[in-house]
Formats: sequence, C-alpha cells, structure tokens
Amino acid sequence: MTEGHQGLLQPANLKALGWRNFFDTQVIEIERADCTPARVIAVHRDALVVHDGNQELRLQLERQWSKTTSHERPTTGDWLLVDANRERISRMLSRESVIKRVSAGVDAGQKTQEQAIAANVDTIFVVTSANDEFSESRLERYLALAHNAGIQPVVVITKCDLIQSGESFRDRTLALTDVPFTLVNALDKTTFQDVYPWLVGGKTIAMMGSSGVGKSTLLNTLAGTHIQDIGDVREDDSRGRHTTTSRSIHLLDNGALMLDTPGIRELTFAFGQETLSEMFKDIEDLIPQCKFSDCVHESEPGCAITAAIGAGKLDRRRFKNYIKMLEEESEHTQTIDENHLEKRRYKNRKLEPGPRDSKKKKKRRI
Ligand SMILES: Nc1nc2c(ncn2[C@@H]2O[C@H](COP(=O)(O)OP(=O)(O)O)[C@@H](O)[C@H]2O)c(=O)[nH]1
Ligand SMILES: [Mg+2]
Ligand SMILES: [Zn+2]
Repeated sequence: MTEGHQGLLQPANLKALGWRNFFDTQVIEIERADCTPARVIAVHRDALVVHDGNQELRLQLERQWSKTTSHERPTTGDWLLVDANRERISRMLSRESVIKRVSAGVDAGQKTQEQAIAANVDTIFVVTSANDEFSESRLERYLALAHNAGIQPVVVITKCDLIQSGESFRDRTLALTDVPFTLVNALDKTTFQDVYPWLVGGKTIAMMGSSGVGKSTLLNTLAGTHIQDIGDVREDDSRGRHTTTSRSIHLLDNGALMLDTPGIRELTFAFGQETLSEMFKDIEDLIPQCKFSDCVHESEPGCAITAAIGAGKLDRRRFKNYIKMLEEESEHTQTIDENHLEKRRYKNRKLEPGPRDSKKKKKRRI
C-alpha cells in the first residue's frame, strides 16, 4: 500500500473511460480515500481485466461473488471500486444501463437465468449485412433489446461494397424503424461519415449482430490497426494458454470506447412486456377489435389481424415475430417467477420443514 493511490482519481483519465456524475455520486467519502474506481474492460473465465485510468489490472473474482446471481456479477463495462492495493474488488457500482441475455439456468430448479453481457453502454450498433443475412425479424429483436435497456440503437448495414445499390436495404430499414441507420463498407473508413458522429469521447458503443456481419472488421478499420482477429477472438492468458475473450472494450483514437460482442449469435433477450407493447402498438391496437376475445388470429371470422394482413396494412412476418417475441417474453417471465418462488420455498423450508418439503420434491421432478 502506497500513498500515491489517491492521485489515481484523475478525473481526466477516468472520464476518458466513461466515468461520469452518475457513478461519481455513488462513491461515499470513506471510499474516496481508500478505493480507486476501475472499469471492467474484459471478462475472462477466471478473472476480470479492469482499467483504472492509468493501467490495466487483472483481478480475480473472489468467492463472495459466487453467491450472487449471474447478472449481479461484474461484466464488461461495469465500474468497480478496487482497494488501494488494487488487488481486491471492494464493490460494484450501480449500472446506468445493462444488456442482459437469457440463458439456461445453472442452479438446481432454474430453467433460465438472466446474464449481463455488457454494462454502462451508451449506444448499440446493431450490425447487419446488405445480403441474405439482413432480416427484419432479427432487427426487431435487437431494437427491442436496445429499447428495453434504454440504449440508443443505430443500425449499421455492412458489405454495401458488394451490392450495386443500397436502395432496397435502405427501404427495408425505413419500413421497419425510424432509428438512425447507415450503409457502410466495414473495410473502408471513407464510408463511415454517419458512424463517426456516434463515436464520442468517453461514450461506450456496443456492437451486436450475427457472426460474420463485420463487427471485428468495423472495429479494426476504426482503430486503424489489427486489434481483434477476424472471425474468432482469442487471447493469451497469463499462463500462455489460449482463452476466448468473450467481450472486451477498446479505446479508439477519438476517445470512444467500443465493445465487440463476438460469439453472440441468436441470443435470447429479455425484451420486456412494455417494450413489446410500444414497439408493436399497431398490433396491440388491432387485437381487441377481433370479433372473438379468444381469437387466435388464424381462421376465425371477424379477425382484425387477418383482415389487416389481407388488406396489406399489416405484415404477416411482423405479426409472427411479435407473437414469437411475446411467447419468449412470457416464458422467460414465468420461469424467472418460478425461480423466485423456488428460492422462497427453499427459504421457507429451512424455517418450517414439513409439507412444503414434499411440494418442493414434486416440483423438482419436472
Ligand atoms: N467486402 C466486405 N467484406 C466485409 C465487410 N464487413 C466484413 N467483411 C468480411 O466479412 C468477414 C467476417 O467479418 P468479421 O469482422 O469477422 O465479422 P464478425 O463476426 O461480425 O466480427 C471477413 O472476411 C470480413 O473481411 C464489408 O463491409 N465489405
Ligand atoms: Mg468478430
Ligand atoms: Zn384475431
């Protein structure tokens, strides 16, 4: 422990990493003397790589974190307070935003769990290609994810150098959403005029999109150097072994912080019921107009949805995607509720063993 650590709270350096009032106001007086803020810039299986504005540090996730649920554990973009020796994590600060995925549960009785994949993100670049990969339904999923997380989305359509005209992709995007979008060649900086305005110093941009759409290429071209292997991301760990870095933040020359999310293919996200209602308001307005309240919108007479599709006012694809996302959301919400219930049962069981015990066993067998 040395005295110099307090000097590490260098506002300019931290600001460059995205430090702002939102985080600063969370730090209490005693912590200001004893701790240093540091941002998680990469997550490895067994450790976190953090940056304190001066240097990179490698920190182990200690046992205390294993008791937390996976979305409570530090992820890329999180701000931590580390001790003066910069060896231990003191605590994690509240997130300004978080991108969560839904994955298979690891604990007994858990079907799904939420997992934070990036925190404190200002902008999401939804990256897609001007070819068969382009999918309205996939875009809707990413836009819902961004909406639900309260993060500004920007649609970046790559591989425009491989087509004669971007017109049809422009039209398809405009028909879908009014969020900003741009067509680029990820290998050519001169096509980035609409990308640069989003790359603001201290702001964090997360790239999301299917494998192969050009996220790493975009990052490499922006950085002007090879910082990520194209196709796969591998990195030597401290013992010289190859480990896949799932997500890491890179500082660009203009000060923007960019987060690649390799390996994320078709993710299940938590969309949020409210988000779906807002994004698909046209559909939710139509449904009450169906003649039968239990209409499944297939062949029932007086179905407002079928009528709208027939009249060309509603896209069948869009309706199907809405139903799919809605089902995913309710299934997810239900299992999250079940997880809570399961936890409560477990707690109760410890207090009053008896009938609940058998109930729990029954539940487990499912
Ligand atoms: N011609 C062209 N090729 C691209 C473009 N973007 C990506 N690629 C190529 O597509 C392949 C996959 O790109 P990569 O960056 O690894 O995709 P990622 O999986 O999203 O990171 C690479 O061979 C890139 O060179 C583009 O805009 N134009
Ligand atoms: Mg990649
Ligand atoms: Zn109907």
